[in-house]
Formats: sequence, C-alpha cells, structure tokens
Amino acid sequence: MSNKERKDYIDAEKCLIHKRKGQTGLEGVVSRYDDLTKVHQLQSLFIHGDGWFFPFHRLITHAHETLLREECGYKGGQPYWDETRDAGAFSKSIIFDTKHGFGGNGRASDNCVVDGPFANLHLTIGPGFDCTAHCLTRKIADSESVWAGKEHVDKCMNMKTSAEAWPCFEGGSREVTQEQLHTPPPPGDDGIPDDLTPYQTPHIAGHSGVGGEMENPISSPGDPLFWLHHGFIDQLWWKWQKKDLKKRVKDISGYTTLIEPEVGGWVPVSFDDEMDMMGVIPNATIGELMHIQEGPLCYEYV
Ligand SMILES: [Cu+2]
Repeated sequence: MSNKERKDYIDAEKCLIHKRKGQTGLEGVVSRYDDLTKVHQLQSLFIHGDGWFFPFHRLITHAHETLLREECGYKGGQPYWDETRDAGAFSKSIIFDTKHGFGGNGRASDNCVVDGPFANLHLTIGPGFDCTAHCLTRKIADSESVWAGKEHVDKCMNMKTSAEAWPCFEGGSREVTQEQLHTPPPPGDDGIPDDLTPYQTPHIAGHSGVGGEMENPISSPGDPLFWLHHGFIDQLWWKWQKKDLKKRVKDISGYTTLIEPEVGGWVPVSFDDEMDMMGVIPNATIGELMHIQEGPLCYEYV
C-alpha cells in the first residue's frame, strides 16, 4: 500500500474509535469500534477452537470493513498483513512504523503503546472478559512469530480436508474425528479441553508474536492490528478453499463451542448455524459465508 492508502485506512480506523459512538449499548462500549470488540468478546467461547472459528472471523472482519466504509467514508478495502514475510522478525516489520504504520512495541515499564497513530489508546473492553479501563498493550515476541512462516502455512495449505487444515491453521482447536462425532469427548472437571491441537500455528503466531492485547484471545480486537491479522487468516482459508473450491465450500468441521456445553451436549457445526453480529451488520449463516463472492460477501484478495 502507498503511504496515502495507509493513511486513509488508519484515519478511517481512528474515526471509528474517536468520532463514532457505539450503538449496541453493551457493557464497556463507548465507540463504534468497541461494538466490534464487544461482539468478539462476548462470543469468545464459541468462536475459537471450534467450527465457528473461520466463518465467524470472516464475517466480523467484513463487518469492520463495512463500518469503515459506511460510517467513516473509507474508499479502500480491508488490508491484510502477509505475516509470512515478517515471520521470525515481527519486531523489524514496517507494520510497526510509527509514521506510516500502526505504531511500535509497548514501552518497557507497562507495555503500553505510546507512539504512532494509536499512542495512549484508551480501551474500555477487556482485558479478557473484564470491562476495565486500560491502555493498548503490545509485547512483540519474534520467537513466537516464527509460526507464521511459509513452511508452516504451506503445511496446513496442503492438507486435504477442513478437519485437518482448520486446526493446523488455527491452533488450540478441538479436532473432530469421525469417531468423536459419534462419541463426544468425555466430560472434563473444569470444562477446559485437554485434547487441543498445538498452539504453534499461523493464527496463534500473529496473536502472540504481537503480544499484549493481541495475545488475549477474548479482547484482542482492541488492537487495530487484529483486522490485518484476521484478514491474513481469512485470506489463507480462502486460498485453501480455492485449491478445490467446489468441494471445499461445502467442507467445514468442528463443534459449535470450545468448552463443555452445560446443556445439549456436543453439537457438530452446521451450515445453518447463524453468526451473530449483535446488530452491527446483519447476521449470516455459515452456509452463506463459505464463499467470499456469494451470499452477503463480495470481496476478493489481491
Ligand atoms: Cu478471535
């Protein structure tokens, strides 16, 4: 992106944060930007480590792009961060440029970001499920960012089914074997799963490589880098789908929740499951979100 394009995008983001009021009325929400963080925060246990991960994050990233365009006059598209280029060396990435990028690492004393366009950004949602006033934090970890590297992406890209590819991209996911579909995992004491895939994956790399707010699986959209990271992850999913599109727009795996359901038992994801945007943009079903140019979505990756 040219410096002008970068500025237009960041200016629109600042408009959502500072000039547009939140409309959901949910706890902790002040700005229109907060509405998005809130939609993610409240549903964290249903949109990570399970079959809703890919479609939910595809829709909420689209919601973000929609708000930038409709409410802040942005004319461009949602950019993504090709993290394969910076894997292992996030700290040197131009994305953290203080003039044309997203600002740098958090300061040593408290990890607060104090330079760039989001310097001293005041967050009211998070950390985690809390709604406590705090600063935007980052703690870049180059060693964690290694897992966004091409060899790790390629490994997942070459997997043939969503049951293999999705946990490989996401990490921390509960894989679903055919056998498990008929015999759900045994009840755990604390509801925290112990049969998850490793955390060393392209999706986790972006979160823990940036660190701070981004590393919080619940309130991570508080860092505007979230959208560039999830644009990257969505672009990888689409690239994987396109390798055998007819088959893969019909291929989704996993359960509808990460944790032990209190009632109803484990339910495999369905194309009829609705992704809830809490009024920010219209909801959409997983079936409508499998293709990025059909149904409510209309975009392309360049
Ligand atoms: Cu998420």
